[in-house]
Amino acid sequence: MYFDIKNEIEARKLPDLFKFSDGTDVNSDNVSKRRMEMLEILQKNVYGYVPDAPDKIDFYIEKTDDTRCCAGKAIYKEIRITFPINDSEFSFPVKIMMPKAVKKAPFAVIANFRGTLPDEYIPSEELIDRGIGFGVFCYTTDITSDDNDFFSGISGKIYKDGIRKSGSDCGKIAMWAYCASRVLDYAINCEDIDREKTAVAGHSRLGKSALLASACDERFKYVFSNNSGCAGAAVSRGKKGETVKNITDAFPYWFCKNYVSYAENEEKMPCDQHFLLAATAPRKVYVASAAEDFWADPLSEYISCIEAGQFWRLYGKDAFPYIDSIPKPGDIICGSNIGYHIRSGVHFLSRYDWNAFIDFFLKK
Ligand code: GTR
Repeated sequence: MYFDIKNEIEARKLPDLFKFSDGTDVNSDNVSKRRMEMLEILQKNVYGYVPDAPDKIDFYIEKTDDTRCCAGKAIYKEIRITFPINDSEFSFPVKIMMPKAVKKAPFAVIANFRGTLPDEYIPSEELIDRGIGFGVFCYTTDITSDDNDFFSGISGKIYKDGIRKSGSDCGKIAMWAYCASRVLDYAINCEDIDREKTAVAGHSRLGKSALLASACDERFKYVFSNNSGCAGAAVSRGKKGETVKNITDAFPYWFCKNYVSYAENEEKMPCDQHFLLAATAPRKVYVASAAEDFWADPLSEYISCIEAGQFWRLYGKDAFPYIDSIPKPGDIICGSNIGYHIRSGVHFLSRYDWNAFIDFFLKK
């Protein structure tokens, strides 16, 4: 069935990436200023301000096993990352796996629902066989609880009394994103890691966090967001499934308090989620949808790629090579800067998703 995607996009009335807030035009000379403005708008209105990177950071190797991990093909490490924050200190564990066969391996930071390996969302052996190293942490037990408790974990360090005062004080997505960058602090200085092939990856609420992490931290050269939906890859204007109202009713603590004012009021938002994808430009973005993930709304994720994709032109790079219809399950649409796929099935981070991302990640 023919579907006029251009009409659909026009009907969404998305804010223009190519105009600064004061109405002046964005061009290739001032594009990095626009990127900073978009980051500012997203943080102020959606996620809250991500804390500054720490001045110093320590890594302590608690355990190493190079004998039997992935049939002996990988080196496994458990490290502890510790850094000062607000006159105090925060520390969290990360599990690392590196392929022995590669001298300088691509590396993915994975924010995950669990911190142990093996894990149903992480195909360790496939990653290792394709020469990719990774580091994983559990977003709740290692960082901060997935609830309204702002004393828990790093929240209690950021907000000493457990209370967020200003409307733009950061929520938990920003904290998970922040800690993904701390794992990169470790990786970036390792001899066996390829600094030009660094990625941050996550599924669903952690896909939202991954997108924010790469938008803010230019050392991530790739981001992989899987089924991230509302407040992730999917544009909110005209979105089906989960809306700003649904998500702020159920998970207000994921965001800054200002975000609530856009519930059933999306047209007033000075941004939409294509800003989040575009803020990673000129680096690379991969978005994965699932056909039966109606809550996330694959079409709104796809539209976001199309719209954000234009932004790469300002850097003299290719836009997203979209097709003028709704992608069907099994379609993989990869440009050199943005990749997208939609697979059959439900909300899940599957091997199919990983394999498609890995193809994009390893492309020369
Ligand atoms: C849902 C939430 C989504 C998505 C998902 C998940 O309940 O409404 O935005 O993030 O959780 O993280 O699995």
